[in-house]
Amino acid sequence: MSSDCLFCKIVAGEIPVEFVYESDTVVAFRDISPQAPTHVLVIPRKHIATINDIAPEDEAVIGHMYTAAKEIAAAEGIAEDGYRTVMNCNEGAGQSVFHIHLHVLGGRPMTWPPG
Ligand code: DGP
Repeated sequence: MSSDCLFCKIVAGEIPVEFVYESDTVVAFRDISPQAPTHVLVIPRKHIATINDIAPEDEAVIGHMYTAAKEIAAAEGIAEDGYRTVMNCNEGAGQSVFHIHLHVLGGRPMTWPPG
């Protein structure tokens, strides 16, 4: 845990958030500023600041973030129409919280390329 990390505080229950999914290594909750009708963030319980900080021993939890995303998409009813998963890395890509998180966005048509 990083004591000054917002998402570590959410994992620790210091900031009350309703989890839409949780397991031993991952939790998920709705984005405070949703960019689509469904906008969920899947995060590891372990503090990993950016994609650049992912270590070989994190590979299982990174994979689990996607199986969680798949289950969340099914539960949200967006799996068949389609949804987007995004993980921004560093400021230039729009990362604002430095604890990795997989955005799960759906419920509206998506355009490409992203902005
Ligand atoms: P990114 O820009 O990729 O680092 O995404 C960070 C997201 O985190 C952003 O979409 C807004 C969301 N967010 C920031 N603070 C909070 C919070 O306190 N609660 C929740 N639920 N979401 C937050």
